[in-house]
Amino acid sequence: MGGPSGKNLVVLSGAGLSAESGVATFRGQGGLWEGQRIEEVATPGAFHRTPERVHRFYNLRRAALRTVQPNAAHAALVRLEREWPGRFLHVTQNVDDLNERAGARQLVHMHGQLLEIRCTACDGIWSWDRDVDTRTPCPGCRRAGGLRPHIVWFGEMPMHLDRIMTALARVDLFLCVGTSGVVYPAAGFALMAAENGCRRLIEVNVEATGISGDFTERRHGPASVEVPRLVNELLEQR
Ligand code: BJW
Repeated sequence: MGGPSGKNLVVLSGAGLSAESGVATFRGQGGLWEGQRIEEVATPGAFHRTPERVHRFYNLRRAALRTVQPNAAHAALVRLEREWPGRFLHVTQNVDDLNERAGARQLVHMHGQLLEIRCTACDGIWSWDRDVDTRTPCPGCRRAGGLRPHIVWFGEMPMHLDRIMTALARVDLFLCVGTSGVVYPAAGFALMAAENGCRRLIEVNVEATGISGDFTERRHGPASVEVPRLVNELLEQR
């Protein structure tokens, strides 16, 4: 990231960014997967006890990715990335690839990616767009039974935290799109930014969240409408 000081922008996105593309959110209306709360399926313990069930959950979501497309909010964030005059980092909690498909480059997936798989035997990470089960051999070490989604489950360390913390240490404008703000550490990023001197923090969400009070501005409406509108304003003000 390079650019003038005073113009450091961090975007944090959550499931609400992809909701209008047809990717289900985790919480609120329609926020259940196969009748299970995400807290009950996205844990190392759940995978240990019932790996087939957890693989099925991720297989369904991986297959569903083929049926969805980026929406106007993904596109607007890519325009912001390309035209913003300072440093830019988009931190997404989403495991879909819709930001990449819209053209995002300055992007980190802090909760991993559906289209990657990890081998617990050899630690290899592989691009993966097919189903996987407990008998699937690792493409690297050939051991069967060791593959797991390259996803951050509850109790596991989120990815790219060094890069995220560096960006949050010098952020001037923090933009948060479509997250309920219940999962940490992401839910604490706005407060962290403010403590580091960030004076403009904007939340975009269809409704108020438990962290709305951490922001200096709130835009309540669908991301596909509010994000393009906000990006126009930000690029006019630069
Ligand atoms: C729209 C919209 C539209 C809809 N337009 N908006 C007690 C206190 C503090 C922490 C803990 C605690 N007990 C346990 C913890 C830690 C735990 C945690 O936070 N638990 C909470 C449940 C309390 N966190 C962890 O374990 C994390 N690791 C960790 O903390 O490591 C230690 C550590 C310490 C210190 C520093 C760093 C690390 C790991 C968390 C892993 C989360 N994994 C999941 C699942 C895996 C990915 C996957 O399968 O997809 O990640 S959980 C799930 O929630 C997923 C999401 O990324 C994450 C956040 O959800 P998100 O994106 O906010 O979605 P929703 O559905 O909740 O909200 C959608 C929002 O969109 C809503 O607000 C809607 O209104 C809105 N919306 N349509 C705009 N059209």
